[in-house]
Amino acid sequence: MVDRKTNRVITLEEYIIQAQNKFPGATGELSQLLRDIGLAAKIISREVNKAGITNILGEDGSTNVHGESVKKLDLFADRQLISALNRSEITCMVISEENDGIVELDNDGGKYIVYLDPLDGSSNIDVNVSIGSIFSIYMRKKPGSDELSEDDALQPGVKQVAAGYVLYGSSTLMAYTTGLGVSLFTLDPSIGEFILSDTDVKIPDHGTIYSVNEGSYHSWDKGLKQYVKYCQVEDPATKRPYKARYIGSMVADVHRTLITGGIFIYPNSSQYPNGKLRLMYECNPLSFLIEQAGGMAIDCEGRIMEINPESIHQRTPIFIGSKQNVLKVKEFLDEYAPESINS
Ligand code: AHM
Ligand code: MG
Repeated sequence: MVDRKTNRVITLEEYIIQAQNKFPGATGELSQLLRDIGLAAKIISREVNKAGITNILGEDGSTNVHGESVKKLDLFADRQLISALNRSEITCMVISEENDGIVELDNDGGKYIVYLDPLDGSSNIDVNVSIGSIFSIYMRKKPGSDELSEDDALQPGVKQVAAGYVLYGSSTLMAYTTGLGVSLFTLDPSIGEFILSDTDVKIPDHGTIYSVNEGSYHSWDKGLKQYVKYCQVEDPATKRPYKARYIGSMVADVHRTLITGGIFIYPNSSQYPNGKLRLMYECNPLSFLIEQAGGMAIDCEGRIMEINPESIHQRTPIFIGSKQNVLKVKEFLDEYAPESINS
């Protein structure tokens, strides 16, 4: 996107500063934090792109807090993001998928708390399929108090002050929101800068793609089974049958949903009674972005961002995307709720 006044492109750094200048009282700390994440994202992107060459691919032999094997790039991304956030001393703690408890940073008086999924979709790393980093930013509940604890970080998604993701795909892009719409930036590798590519992105109200791991069909509740059948039935009036698309990287699947509309689902099932995806660093940030774009995100009952978290790594089912698609799946979930195999 080109600045109409100057007729030149706008970098992420410039855009963040311009946005900050619209708020005369702003301290600039949140802007700095977003710039820190942007810097780490560039370093991670470089490493993701040359992963095959440098033999960084593959598992490092350890498991993370969820018992999943950790790939080397997960650890690299985790370290880069945490050290970028540590540098400007604005953030007091980080909670990351790769770390069991809270990670206290050097400035324990910092007023921000950042949740991270440093490299989401890591099972796709070895096969060159898109992966992403997700971040979610909160103000600390009790600024200035001596002890940092998980309780400071346990806040519902509606309290997020900013959230975003970086998608390492055919190009690397960053999407973020501070609650004033969604902005998109594309990394130009030749100059090493994220360039503004779109502002105030809106998700279509209705989409024709459904995205869910259908291999797990037999472990789903009846309502979801019936909804997926509904997606497959021909009805020109509602543009059905819908197309099925599933990458297996939430960032990539949700990004496609943001741009083309439709729905992404990771449900509860007999295998995952509370769903698989993590509330605080996967579902809340992506819900914030999709809501800011005019879409919806729910668990089986209500809005994802209104869930009061009980633990930093808790999981939730998620149904996220275009308003009409999410409302339709909710109708099915409600109708068959009494027959749910997991209730
Ligand atoms: P990860 O954080 O370990 O990479 O797992 C999360 C990923 C999501 O990106 C994706 O939507 C989901 O796991 C895919 O799971 P499944 O293979 O069960 O469909
Ligand atoms: Mg993840």
